[in-house]
Parts: sequence; structure tokens; C-alpha cells
Amino acid sequence: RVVFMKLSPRFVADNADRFSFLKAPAVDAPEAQRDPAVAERVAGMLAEIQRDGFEAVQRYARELDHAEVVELSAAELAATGDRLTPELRAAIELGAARTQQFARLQREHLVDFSAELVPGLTVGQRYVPVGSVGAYLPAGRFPLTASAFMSVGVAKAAGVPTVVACTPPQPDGGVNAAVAYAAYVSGVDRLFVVGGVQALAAMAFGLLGAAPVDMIVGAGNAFVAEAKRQLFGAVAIDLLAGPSEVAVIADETADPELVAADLLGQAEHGPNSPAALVTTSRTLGEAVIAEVERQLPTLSTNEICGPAWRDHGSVVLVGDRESAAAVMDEYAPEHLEVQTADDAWYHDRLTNYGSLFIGTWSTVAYSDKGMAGTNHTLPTAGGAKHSSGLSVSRFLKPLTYQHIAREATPELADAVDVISASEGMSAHRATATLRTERLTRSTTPE
Ligand code: HSO
Ligand code: ZN
Repeated sequence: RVVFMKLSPRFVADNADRFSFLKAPAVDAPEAQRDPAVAERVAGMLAEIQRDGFEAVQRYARELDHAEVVELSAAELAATGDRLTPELRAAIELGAARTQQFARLQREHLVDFSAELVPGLTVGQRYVPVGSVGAYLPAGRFPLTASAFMSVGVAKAAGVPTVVACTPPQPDGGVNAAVAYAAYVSGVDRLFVVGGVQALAAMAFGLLGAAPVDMIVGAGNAFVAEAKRQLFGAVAIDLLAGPSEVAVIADETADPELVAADLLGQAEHGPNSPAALVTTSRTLGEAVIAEVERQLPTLSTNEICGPAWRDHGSVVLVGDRESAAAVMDEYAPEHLEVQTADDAWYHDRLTNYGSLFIGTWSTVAYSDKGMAGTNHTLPTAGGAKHSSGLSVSRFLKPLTYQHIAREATPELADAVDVISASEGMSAHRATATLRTERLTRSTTPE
């Protein structure tokens, strides 16, 4: 029923195998990527840092980054803004404010409640933020300035009392001013210039003159991802991100130049970043392919975008909009754009994506850089089938409680008595039967 037509080298025509062209990037998924040598190296570093404390953090910072671990004072942090052009400074302030605006709305929509299930049995739920968060702010080839909004800013909007952050030193040993200023305007409590595994270990083990953090968030290289994986359990983590992905659903009404630009916009993340177009129009599909080829040489990063497009780019022709939606729900991309005459239909129909961009004027980069307000920390490699991205709720624990009064006791205690007896759990049973006995004593309070 679904007709796929080959428009790019990565297309697989066999219907039985019809999603495999989209699944192939999963070999780059964090799980598949796991390199035993990296895992072993990270395990060794974590053990050493746990044993030797801050001294080992400093040792690794000197050895790997040729830099000292430093904390920016409150004044230094505030002054990082002075090192930026007024335009960049204003853009960072806008992104931080917009991201927090959306996160505060998310917070308002997480509502505490309590209810009486039967007379005397009151149960409820209240959202309480985790006590402390450590944010890792990458600052390598692409510093991703907005990552601070997504981690620090959203944690603060959730009400996390203490948010510390680490960012790797620049070649001169100093801090990336844009990243630091983004953390500052997002409300970071303390910022340390230290990168890699040693930074995560320092936050998780409490080696920076602060208590161990409860949760670590933020993306980094393979070593940082592996450190997060190994620290998980001791601390919570946000997610383990693979290469950034974009997918577009477009029909004959879409603008091929914009679609091509949006595909290349995320292909820029790395030579293994997948970019997929699913279209109901052969004319549009062919126009986008031509546009990509035209735009590639104009990009300063074409040595990244080019291989990404050649090895992980797909253009797929489908027979109708239902097929387009089915393909996308199977792919479950990190970012999904819809540029069609049926945008509202797709919005209702689609269920698997990290973040959805509806209409010609919506593009992933607006969210990437914090200007849309939504979070750019999103599940990759099909993770959107079972998970959503980072949001204010990830920093909040829905705590449940119950208050059980005398009135509700006969029903609860009798049922627990019976079940515990059948399981052979006499100590559990006694907690119920003792209360049943108390019911007959007038001196036991309500
Ligand atoms: N696309 C990345 C986030 C980002 N891209 C920030 C550029 N700046 C992960 O969603
Ligand atoms: Zn991006």
C-alpha cells in the first residue's frame, strides 16, 4: 500500500525493510557507540578521582587540558557579558529569558493535588525539585551557547536550589565568555572552568567545595557521555544523546530552498548526523536534492555537512500523508519539521518526535538557540518512541503521600491481613492486625 520510491542512495525499496534506511543511523546511537576502550579509561579515571579527590581532578585538568581548575567569582561571571558584542549579549539574554518563560509555564502546569479516595483515605502528590544539579556546558569546536539555557535555566525554573556548572577551558586556559554569560543570565550559582570526565566526577563526588550533586545534565564528547552513563545511579542524568538528527515532512507546497537549508542546518552537527526528507511530491523531493547540492559549497562547514548528507541523508517519496506520518512515527526523529498544506492534520496524527516544528516559518535552529523557548536537549536514535526531551519536569520529583485515618482502617487492614497471610509475610500482617485491635480501644486517636 505504501509506495516508496528511491530518490537517494540510502533508500531501501523493499517493503519488508521499508524503515531500514531510517534505522541505519542507530549504529551511531549512544549504546552502539560505546567503545570498550573509552569505557575502561573512564572507569579508571572515575575510580582514581573518587580515591584521590580534588587533587586528581586538578591532575587530569593539567594533563588533558593544560589548565588549572578555576571558579569564576560572581563579579567575573557577571563581567563575561562585557567581553561580548552588544548584539550577542542581547541575543543571549533573549534566549535565556525565552527558555525560562516556557519552562515556568511547564512548571505551572504540573499541579499538586490531593484527594480522598474513600472516607478516611487521603492521598496526594506534590512536586519537589531535586536539591542540586550539575550542568556540563560544552565549549569545543561548537560551543552551543544555548545549552546553558536548557540545563541551568530550566533547572532554576524548576526551583532547584543549587545549580553548579562546569565548562572546559579554551586554548588560553580561560572560559568561553558566551557560554559563561549564558550560564550567568540563566541563574547559575557557581561556574567552574574544568572539562571532561574530571568535571563530571568533581560534581558527582562533591570535590568543588560543594556537596555532591543529585543530578548531572548536559552533552559532551564520547568520554563525557560514558562518564554520565557510569555515574548514573549515584546521580540522575538527563539523557545520553547521539548525533543530532533532523527530519522534514514536506509536500508540493513547501519551499525547496528552505527545506534544503533546514536539512543542512542539523547535518552541520557532525559527519554522522542524519537528515531525512519524507515527501508526497517527487517534484519537491528532486528540487530539495538539487538545492542541497547548490547550498553545500556556500557553507563554511561543508566538510561536515557534505559527508553527513552523502552518508546519512535520505529523501523518501511516499504515496500519501498517512504513509508520511507512519514513516516518521517509526523513525521517531529528534527534530521534526512539517511544511505542508496539511500541517494541522500532521500535528494531530504524529506521536513520535523529540520536538515538532510546524509550518514554513518554523525551523529547528530557533529552538536550538533558545529563541523558541522549547528545550533542545532531546532523545535521538529512535529514543523519541519512549522518551521526551529535557524539561522542567525532569528536575522535579512527583512525591506521593497518604494520610489514613481510623475511619478507613477496617477495609485496608483486613485486606492487607489476608494478602500478607497468603504470602507468608507475618511482619507485614502484624502492622495491619495490630491496628485492627486498636480500633476497639477508645484511647487510640483518630
Ligand atoms: N541541535 C542540538 C542543539 C543545538 N544545535 C544547539 C545548535 N545549537 C541538539 O538538539
Ligand atoms: Zn542543532
